[in-house]
Amino acid sequence: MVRAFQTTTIRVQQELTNQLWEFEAQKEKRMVALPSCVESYPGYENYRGKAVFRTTFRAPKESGGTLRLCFKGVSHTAEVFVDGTFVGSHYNAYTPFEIVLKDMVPGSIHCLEVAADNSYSEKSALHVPNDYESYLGITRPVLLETVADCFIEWVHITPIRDAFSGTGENWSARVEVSLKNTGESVFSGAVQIHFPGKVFTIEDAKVLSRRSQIFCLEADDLLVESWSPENPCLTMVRTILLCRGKAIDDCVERTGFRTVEIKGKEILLNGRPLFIKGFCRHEDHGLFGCAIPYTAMDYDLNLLLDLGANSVRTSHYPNDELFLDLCDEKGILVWEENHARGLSEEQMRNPLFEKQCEDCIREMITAHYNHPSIYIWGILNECANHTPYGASCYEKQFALIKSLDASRPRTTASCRFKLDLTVHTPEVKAYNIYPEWYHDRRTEEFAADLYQWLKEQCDGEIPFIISEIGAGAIYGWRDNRRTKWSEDYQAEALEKQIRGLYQSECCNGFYLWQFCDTRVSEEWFGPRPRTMNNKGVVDELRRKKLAYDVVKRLFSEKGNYREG
Ligand code: ADA
Repeated sequence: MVRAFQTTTIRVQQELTNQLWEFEAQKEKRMVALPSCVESYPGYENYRGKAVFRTTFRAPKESGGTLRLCFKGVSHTAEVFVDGTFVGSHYNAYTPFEIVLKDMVPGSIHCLEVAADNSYSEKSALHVPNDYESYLGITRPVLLETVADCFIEWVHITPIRDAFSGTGENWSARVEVSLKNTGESVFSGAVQIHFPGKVFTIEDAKVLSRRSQIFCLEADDLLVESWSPENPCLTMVRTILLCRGKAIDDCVERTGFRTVEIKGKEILLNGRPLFIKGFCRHEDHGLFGCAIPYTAMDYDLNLLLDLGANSVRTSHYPNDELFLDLCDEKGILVWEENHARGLSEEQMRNPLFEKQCEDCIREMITAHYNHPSIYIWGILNECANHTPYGASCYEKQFALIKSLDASRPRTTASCRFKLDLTVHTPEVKAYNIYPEWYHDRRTEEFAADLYQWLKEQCDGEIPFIISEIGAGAIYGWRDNRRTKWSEDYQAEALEKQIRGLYQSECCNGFYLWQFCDTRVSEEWFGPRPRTMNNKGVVDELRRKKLAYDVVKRLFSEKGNYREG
């Protein structure tokens, strides 16, 4: 399953990951179901290195010769070959990429080969030994679709809330459509954008040969309902590309009408001040690694709703779009972040660091722009924002985000506290603080002191999120002494942390570290029993620890908004 809804009625689509593929590594071959992680194949539990995945596909007979191969995620480096010829490559497990194939005879059969690699080397600035696993494999779906020579590359819809009319909320939208012309001659046609009950047209759309071109329009007076966590009402928008009056391509997007604004101290969703009760979540599962099936994603989100959470932080990389589709549907707010965790200045000086981060940000925002659940973009968790060089990298990435999407606020989860040199830039300040675990300062004092400093730096009240608090517990280990790593200690620590934040009243919400226990890369040195990060309120198989009910009780004391 690629998306939670049908994205086209004109293209012929085939999900290539709906069949067994040949897997080859270490001179051994076997047939495997995809998407999956190599680490879930018996005998490969600790494998690091290369593997090849092979399948065949038939060019649909409806095709005019141009096909689009869309990879939602290959971990972490992919080289793609069709009939033995190299057709493209991609770095980063967590963002999608596409390859356009030309002159494919309708009905012809082809061999598709993907060489994947999860090695750590100087060619990989972001996948490094770390406090999470960089798995190997085709870990998200692969889609094959027919496209016209000129096709719709993406459509971005930005909701605009018009003045309150007295009869309810009035919405308009700014729509951007990118067309890609893979043909040899100039494309000339028209674009229609269908909102419920209303059509808007861009006449005279011209795209030069082998170029992409962006077209914009304002769609006003829309007949749509607002999206919110309480009423996650979604709107389908169909964009049709016409050539000489004939529809040659279409792209169905699904979005939700809501605004996110920063005003003084508040993060306003549709004008109401949010209070975040969230969890940080790695895409990780004891059985499936990072290739989490749709039903298991849904299982996670149902647990989060049961806990009373209203938000997920996709620590520390962009997530599978299906997961975001589910968040849109269930009204769960998302902090989505680019891929990076805990990189030192030396690691940030890797010559590939800036490009790999930029690619990740561009691919993330281009693909995920229309998800109403995403209310904020984050970058560079716990990297070196306390050094001038590190801070300059942050500034460039913050500027890039703003140039790609000015409609959402930006943030970063920092652990440098008063040494943070980037404090003035992001609209929302966020810090990972960990009282009761890595130090003994009381939560309420720590948070209040940090907020006082932030107010001085920023000349007044500002949105402030605690992006990580938490404590470790080994599932099933109960201890009368309530020592660290026992479920008893974790439950008490989380209660003190959450109560402390409720009391200090200075933050706009918080994220617990973390939803589930997650695997740590073996090469990473960390004081991590089981080579796992054990701070989940459920373990890697989603078994509840004592802390689960404690968090649930505490979350039930607060709503989705800061009242008063
Ligand atoms: C950091 C980091 C997380 C995780 C956590 C921990 O704050 O952002 O990825 O490593 O600490 O468990 O210590």
